[in-house]
Formats: sequence, C-alpha cells, structure tokens
Amino acid sequence: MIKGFFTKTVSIEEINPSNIPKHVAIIMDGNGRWAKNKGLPRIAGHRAGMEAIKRVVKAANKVGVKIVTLFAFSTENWKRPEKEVNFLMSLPQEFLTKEINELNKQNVQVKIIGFDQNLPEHTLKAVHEAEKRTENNTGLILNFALNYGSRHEIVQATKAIVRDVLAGKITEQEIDETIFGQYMLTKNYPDPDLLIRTSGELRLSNFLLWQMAYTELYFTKAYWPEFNEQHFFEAIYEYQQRGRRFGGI
Ligand code: V07
Repeated sequence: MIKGFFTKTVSIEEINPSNIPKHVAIIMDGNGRWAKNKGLPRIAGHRAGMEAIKRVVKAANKVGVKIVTLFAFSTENWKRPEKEVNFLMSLPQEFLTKEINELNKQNVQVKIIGFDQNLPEHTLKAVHEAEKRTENNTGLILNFALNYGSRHEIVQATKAIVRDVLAGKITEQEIDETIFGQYMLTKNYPDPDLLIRTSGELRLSNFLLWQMAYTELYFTKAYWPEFNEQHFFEAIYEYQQRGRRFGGI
C-alpha cells in the first residue's frame, strides 16, 4: 500500500446512500501514457478515454451522484502538438454522434463550462448541439470543462465585477463570496464535494481552484482509460470515510 493511495475492493452495498457526493469533479489524466504503454498513438488513448466517461456516467447514475464535471481540455492544452489538438477538438462531435441516444436514454444533461475564444467553430457547434439535445433531461448533469482554466476564470470574474461596479449595478460593499461565485462559470452548480484525479499525479492543474476550497481530493494510479465503476465506487467509499468540517471542528 503506497501512502496517500487508497486500495480496497468496494461493492455498491458498502456505499452509504445517505452520504453520496452531489458533485464529483474529475481530472481525466493518463490517456497518453496508457496509449504509450500499449504501443499505441496518443489519440488512441483519448478515444479509449471516452469509453471511461461512459462507465462513469453509468456508475454515477447508479449511486445517485447529481453532477460530474470533467476536465476535457485546459487553456494550457493548446501547447500540445497541432495534430493532437485538432484530434481533441473533433471529440465532442464524435462523442455526440455516437452517444447522444444513450445519453438521452439515461436522462443525462450535457453542459459545458469554459471559454469560447480559440475553440474552432465545428467544436462549438457540436457542444452547443449536445447541450441543446439534452436540455430537457432531468437526470445527471455531465459537465464538460472545455478550454477551461481556473485562474483565467477568476480574472474574468474580477473584470466583470469591476464593470458592474463602474456601471453602478453593484457596490463594492456588496461584493462577498456569494456574489463573487455568481460571476464564475460554475454559478449554477454547488462546489464539488469530491475531486478524482487519475494517473498518479498529485496536482490540481488550474482546475476549479475557487470552487475546490473544501473539496475532498482523491488520487488513483489508474490511467483514465482504465477507470471503471470499481474505481468510482472506491473513490466514493473513501470520501465517505473522511470527516468534512469546512473549517469548523
Ligand atoms: C475528450 C476524451 C476523454 C479523455 C480525456 C481527454 C480527451 C468527451 C468530450 C466532449 C466534450 C464536450 C461535449 C461532449 C463530449 C471531449 C475533449 C476531449 C476536448 F459536449 N471526451 N472528450 N472533449 N477526451
């Protein structure tokens, strides 16, 4: 057992149905490494990563998680080779074409957070269509962070607040954590209760920094394309073993 990493086989019966995290955020790391280990191109890893998303949607529905936010593409990912970036930008369309019927069957609402700038037109079109075609569903919110960076989000919120103060819409005195949160891309969602990061890296990598002030962090060595229902249940079980105090005692 490696310190900091939790290893136990968890069956669904061991999960306490009255303490399910409402919102689970996930950093889907290790697609490239998984592919390399198998002698496959990186893009094969990304494609296999889409299968893991489908497993997580099913597992989240089974235990009653309400929101899953996935870090699909960061504002830093533009530094990757152009060919890989282009491939990643085609994945929303591929996911939509292949999965829309199943998502509707499972009552899943697809949502996007991120910045439209730099995203190709065909990608924007695909994500807006995914949102549109699932907007009448009432079940799990599957929230993709696409061209998302937390510091950029905070700067953007600050600028919008300054504009509203200068326009006389709010006063400086009114600004508090609740108001600030309303200028964030996550204004419609509660903060994540649990963060899962795969592939053994122990960082937040500019993901939901404001929102994760009190989030429980869970790290697994599994590569994202390997991530399955069992891993998801383990993360929830581990979450339930922790005592959350939000700074109190
Ligand atoms: C991406 C597949 C999963 C592994 C991690 C990175 C690669 C699904 C989407 C997606 C996004 C928006 C949407 C529907 C689907 C996606 C990107 C990368 C950029 F409305 N998977 N996936 N987008 N990967």
